[in-house]
Amino acid sequence: MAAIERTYSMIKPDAVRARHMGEIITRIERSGLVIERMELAEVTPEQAAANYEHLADKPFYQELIDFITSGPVVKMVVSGPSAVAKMRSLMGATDPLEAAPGTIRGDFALNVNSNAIHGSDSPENALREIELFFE
Ligand code: IDP
Ligand code: MG
Repeated sequence: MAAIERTYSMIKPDAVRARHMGEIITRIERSGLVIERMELAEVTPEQAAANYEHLADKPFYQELIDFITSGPVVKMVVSGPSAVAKMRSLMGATDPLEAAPGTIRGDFALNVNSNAIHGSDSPENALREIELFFE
């Protein structure tokens, strides 16, 4: 059995606005992963900047910050065996047009700018993001 780890995930404002949060939460639970903490809240500009620091030089950066702070998100700490990779697999590819049907992005989004869900990309970033969004 793979090691139990934690990841940070966040249902983005587009999916909350479209009333998809229930279905997305159901998919996470149905996979066997455990939602340990969950909160509906708005991302602050400071949290947005820290979360997307690695994209600060991209042309879409400002649009990304405006979008992620545009309305409530569902912040979650998710745990289980290989939780980081398992969440990324449930989420699908970054660009919903490339995300397979059956994945969250494949089924609930059409645009890379508003792609329904965030998930940490490594256990190290998961720890950093959990602290950023919950402490
Ligand atoms: P990830 O969300 O799959 O980890 P990252 O490369 O970390 O992908 O990018 C963070 C977020 O930035 C993406 O989820 C997406 O919303 C946005 N993004 C990434 N690439 C593009 C792009 O080429 N155009 C517009 N937005 C993008
Ligand atoms: Mg990422």
